Amino acid sequence: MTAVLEAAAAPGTGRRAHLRRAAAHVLLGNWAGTATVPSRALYPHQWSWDSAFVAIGLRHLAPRRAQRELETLLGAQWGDGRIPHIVFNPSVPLGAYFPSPDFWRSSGTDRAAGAPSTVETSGIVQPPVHALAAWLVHLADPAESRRRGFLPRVYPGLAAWHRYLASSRDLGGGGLAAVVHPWEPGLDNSPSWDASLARVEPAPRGSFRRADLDHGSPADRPTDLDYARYVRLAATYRDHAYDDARTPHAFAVEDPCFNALLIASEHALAAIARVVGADEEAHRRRAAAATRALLDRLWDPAAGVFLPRDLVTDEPVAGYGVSGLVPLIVPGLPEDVAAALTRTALGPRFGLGRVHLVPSYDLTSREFDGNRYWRGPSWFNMAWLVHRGLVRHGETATAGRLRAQALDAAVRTGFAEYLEPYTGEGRGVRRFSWTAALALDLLQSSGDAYESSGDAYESSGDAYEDGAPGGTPGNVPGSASEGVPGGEGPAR
Ligand code: 2M8
Repeated sequence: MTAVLEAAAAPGTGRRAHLRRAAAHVLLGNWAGTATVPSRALYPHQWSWDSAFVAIGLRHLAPRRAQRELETLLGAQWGDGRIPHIVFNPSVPLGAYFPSPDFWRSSGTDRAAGAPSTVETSGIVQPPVHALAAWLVHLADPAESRRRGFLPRVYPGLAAWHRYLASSRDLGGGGLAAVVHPWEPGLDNSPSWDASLARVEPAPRGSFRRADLDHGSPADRPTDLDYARYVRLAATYRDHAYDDARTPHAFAVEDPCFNALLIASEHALAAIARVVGADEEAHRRRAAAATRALLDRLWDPAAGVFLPRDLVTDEPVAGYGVSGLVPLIVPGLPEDVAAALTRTALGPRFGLGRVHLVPSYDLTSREFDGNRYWRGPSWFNMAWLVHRGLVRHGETATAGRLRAQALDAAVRTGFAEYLEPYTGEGRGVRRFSWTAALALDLLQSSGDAYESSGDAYESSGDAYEDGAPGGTPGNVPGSASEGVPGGEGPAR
């Protein structure tokens, strides 16, 4: 397995080979034995949605390792079905990341939620990209997947994860999953959470020590006040044994990106169910119901974007966050909604095509900050999702340009965590895993206008297979076959 990655990292010629090699180096370097860390310094454990994105890229280099990435994560799943947002590596010193296992105390909870006793985890969750990732990983090498029984192995855990989100997390009772901490949607300090977070009593100064500032610039990271509120919310959840019904949630939001990923993953689960002989239709019905709920509860036709819903006030959260564009990936989204979302992406608020990638927040708003984490910078996972949505809706030229930009930026910045949208300069850490993985996936994707854009990634003449015996085009599908989670193709 490692040999395959090392082969991909071996010398080759041309831009494609260079990108592939450099990305493989990042993923090799961040592999910690059973899973990939997002970044050696800043995030030295396994993160939930990072691992899903990593698997989506890794499948092109080492399908078996991509399977393992997801299996390791599922190995830390709780009895109630939740997949924790962090799985801690016991060999990493406690002080390397905050909040550490002694804060979450997962294995010491009263076990009502069924936290595992053999591994330490956090108690919150992250967006459910996992079933989509599992399906894409399967498609990369169906023979190897069958040989290892990959889908039968992961299906029960993925189905339990979705059941947890559909039941315990339907806090609004409207058929969508709620997030109960700003770390859960993964867009930690987005201005979209400001008003909801402002109601949270901050934890006392000096009651915790941030480790992130040892590695990141304070100007690029959330503020101390944000952190004090994050700590309070997590501690309250912990002190209620992570029981969703009992916890007095001061923060409870229905997030468009989180729910769009749940729907896309539900479609993927239907495709997986068909392969393993489970009830495919039940998943399709749930996906259809959640799509209706997403449209009923979060779509704002006047704004042309999906808005989060604050469940404490039962009001939509005004403003343009990139999360509101992500439902473009939802199979079967009405075409007028997709067209409006595309217009919003191309308009002044996100400036698609005129700035670098897709900013995480409205360029025209007072809250926009091009350097600070999720308050404006462009992130590669959001670009990957928007790209996927644009391809789905036939916006191939726009998708192709976004893809070319993302590939260039990934290499140019040394796989930066995020970018300043106007200058395109890298921000945050470098050698960031999902940047490398999703660049690999974009490199491999086809069926968009990228080929005709004259970009040197296609015209350099170097074969994709250069130095990469593990990833032949024959076992790596293009985006057409990846559309299967939408129900357009046969399960293999
Ligand atoms: C960031 O979040 C963590 C907390 O989970 C942090 O700031 O320490 C976010 O960008 C999140 O989306 C990501 O999964 C995580 C690890 O890359 O880092």
